[in-house]
Amino acid sequence: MRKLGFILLSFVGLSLGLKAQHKPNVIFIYADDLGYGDLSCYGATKISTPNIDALAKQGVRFTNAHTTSATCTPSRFAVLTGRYPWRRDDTGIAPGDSPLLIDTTNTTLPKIFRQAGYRTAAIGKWHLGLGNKGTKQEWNGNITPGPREVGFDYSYIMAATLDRVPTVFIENHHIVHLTQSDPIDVNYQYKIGDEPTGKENPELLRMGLSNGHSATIVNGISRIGWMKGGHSARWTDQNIADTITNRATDFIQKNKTQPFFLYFASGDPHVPRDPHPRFVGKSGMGPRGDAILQLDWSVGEIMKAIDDAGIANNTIIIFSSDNGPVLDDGYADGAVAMAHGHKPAGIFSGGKYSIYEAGTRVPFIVSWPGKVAQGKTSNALLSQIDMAASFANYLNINIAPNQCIDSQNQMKAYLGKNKKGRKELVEDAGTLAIVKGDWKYIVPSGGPSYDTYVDIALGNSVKPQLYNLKKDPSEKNNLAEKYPSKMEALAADLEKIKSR
Ligand code: NG6
Ligand code: CA
Repeated sequence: MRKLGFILLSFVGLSLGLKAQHKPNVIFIYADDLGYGDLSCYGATKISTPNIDALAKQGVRFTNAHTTSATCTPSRFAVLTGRYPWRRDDTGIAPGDSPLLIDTTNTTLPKIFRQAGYRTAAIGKWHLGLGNKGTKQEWNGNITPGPREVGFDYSYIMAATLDRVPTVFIENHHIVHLTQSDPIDVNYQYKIGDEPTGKENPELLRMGLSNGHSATIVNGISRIGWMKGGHSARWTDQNIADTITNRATDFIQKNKTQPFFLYFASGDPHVPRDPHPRFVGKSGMGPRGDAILQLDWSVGEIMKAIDDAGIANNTIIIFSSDNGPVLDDGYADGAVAMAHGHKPAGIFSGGKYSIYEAGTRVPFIVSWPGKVAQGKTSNALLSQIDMAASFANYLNINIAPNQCIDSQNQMKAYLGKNKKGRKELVEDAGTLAIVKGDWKYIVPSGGPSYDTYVDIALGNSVKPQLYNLKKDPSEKNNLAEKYPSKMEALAADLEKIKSR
């Protein structure tokens, strides 16, 4: 009897052990402000992105995949929590001193992986706040709560965006290379310290300004927000991609013998675009194009790292972007003048900040050698918000009914095995829109219809808008008056989702 028990136990142990070994690693590569039309595998002809193209060639390339929102913070909130960000009113673009926006008691994507025995890491852009609400951030001490408290075992992050202070890396709970003799401070209300600002000393700028970004100058680039001290900790913009990519490949190397989840958030091609000199001038499209080449390089390094570690066949790589594209986002970096006819949004209208398709329809590639069909294209309706429920289901992790409430199990669609994907999804750029089948309804809004600073159609209108995305993907033909009942049905669907 005892012997039988032992045999049974070892059998169970063996199968569990094997199972753990076979759980695929998952790497989510998140670009910043990369548009649907910015990659050669998505039809760009003025720029070539060979590494991302290679990823698409070994995986499935999606043509109808979406972020939840047309800006960064809300899209990332949705990926990590499986909850639509517009259910709360504090998930807009976060300042660099924002408190953590994710409730640490919530189920999150990294917690799901952790529960399944994965080691988890967040490397790169965070932009979801740090610290507790109502208390001043302890920049010189223990910075918490943050990525570690929402499910990441390791983190190496930029707090917000490249154009916001503090311009430092934070590893786990501490700013990297900070010295006690030169404490750092950050303020978003008023100027602190006596360092030059873009407003007062434009002659010191290496990159001109077109809108905002006129506070503290770091590396000849003025930022949003004021900062003093922490000089030894400040990043060099041209080395950011190298630094975070090295951290990512390091993490892969160190964890190759166990399942891991890596959330790798590049800062490219978000402003300020100051890529490493080896990319400068290489795209012929100015700093924005060069930053896209840098992003492509990062992807290539990550692919190489999993090859070198011998785990390529057991690693799912998902590549996407957090919102649509923008050329001039506040710095006079020549992105508009040097676009040379490049269409960052492809055939879609709008861009970053817009409720039109280009706001949320982004490149989305899933690669898993041997498991997903190679070089296929899918037009399944896909959302990044579904990663939580999809991986939970795949890994047999239960999610409580009040958690990740907007996340659906779409694993089959992610793997290219279900051609339809979601029935519907909600897009968010201030106002909301619902996409269902071929149709899209945009809720009337008094917001501006155009943003002249960024030169992007925002899509707001006091009139309801209804588009047939199949016949009219560029949303030129408002059919609301022609098909009022269609529109009302979609409006009712949206209300149902909102009241969930
Ligand atoms: C805007 C900034 C823009 C960018 C954006 C956030 C100005 C004039 N514009 O307010 O440069 O930082 O916020 O981008 O300051 S996101 O991709 O992180 O959402
Ligand atoms: Ca972004």
